[in-house]
Amino acid sequence: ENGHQRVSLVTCTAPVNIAVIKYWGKRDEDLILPVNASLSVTLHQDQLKTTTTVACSRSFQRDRIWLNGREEDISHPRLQSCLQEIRRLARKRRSAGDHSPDISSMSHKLHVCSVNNFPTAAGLASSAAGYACLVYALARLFGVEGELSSIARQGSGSACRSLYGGFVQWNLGERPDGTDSLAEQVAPESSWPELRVLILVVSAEQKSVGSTSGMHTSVETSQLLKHRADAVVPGRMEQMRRAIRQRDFQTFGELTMKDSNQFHAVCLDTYPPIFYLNHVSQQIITLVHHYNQHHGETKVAYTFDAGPNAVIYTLQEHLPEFLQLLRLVFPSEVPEEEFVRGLPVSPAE
Ligand code: 2P0
Repeated sequence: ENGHQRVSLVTCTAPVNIAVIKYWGKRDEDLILPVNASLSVTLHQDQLKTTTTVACSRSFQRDRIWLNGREEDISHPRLQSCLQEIRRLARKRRSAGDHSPDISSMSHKLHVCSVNNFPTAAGLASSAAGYACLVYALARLFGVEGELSSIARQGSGSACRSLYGGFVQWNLGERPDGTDSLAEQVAPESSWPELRVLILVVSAEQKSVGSTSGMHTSVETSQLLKHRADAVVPGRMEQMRRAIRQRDFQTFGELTMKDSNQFHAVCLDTYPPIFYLNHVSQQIITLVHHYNQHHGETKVAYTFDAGPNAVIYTLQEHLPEFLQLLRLVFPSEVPEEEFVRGLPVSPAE
């Protein structure tokens, strides 16, 4: 190439997913295999998302990665698992007689640049969108096709669910090598067009206990976690799938709230206990229950991950009234447009 070193480059985006049946606890920490199945809703591409550019070239000296503009350590074991797995698939795919330069080989180094359009590590599933995006972008760069969720899973468990849109389950799997612990779509987003998600940013600070170490301690110490995995989640997965397919918001909302509460109960049952909810989270929980009781039905449901921020699921028809109520109860907490990010709310909202 006349002395010029070619750079191959791909940019992708991946949205965040918010679980309605929570993943909490691993049975295998290296392969990232969960103790229970989980189910989530993938948000819209144009809302909470990660954008990742991957570039490779012979002229790069070494693999490097930048997250939100800051260089991070590329030797992170989970990052290395993903890179190795993708490069392995790329090698497998190349036919024996292919003499074009192999950009997935170690002679080409990678530069990765990833940015989130929302607070990182504040319990807003940033690692899920991040690893899903990285794995997908690398697969595109190297021309790898097929099942990618098992690779994304090895970056961050919940990342496997962000590879699909709509309603997605992450199967428990049975095999010790994890090859059947994959994500699969339960229903496309278009199957329930009235469903709305609100992200209520209670705090953009980094969480006190990371998910990985938190769930490790829970597996070690919580008996409730064992009960949840064995006796509660299997039934809830079945009920949740049915509720989604029948667009039954009553059941969907109730199960979502109960599962969030049980996850936080497991956190409290962990020793020493883990607290992710704060007093604003609790006010939101109380508000939602008062609102639903007032209407005599479940019109709005909350769920909380490893942080105090609330995610609200509701239907379009209830959204204007509930937003009005939120602004009444939290008039000056945060500027309005910062506070309520409607996803996927119609532009008119
Ligand atoms: C979930 N969370 O299902 C649950 C609910 C947090 C609470 O998945 O160790 O960042 O990287 O596999 O995926 C957060 O856990 O943990 C999470 P690792 P991950 O969304």
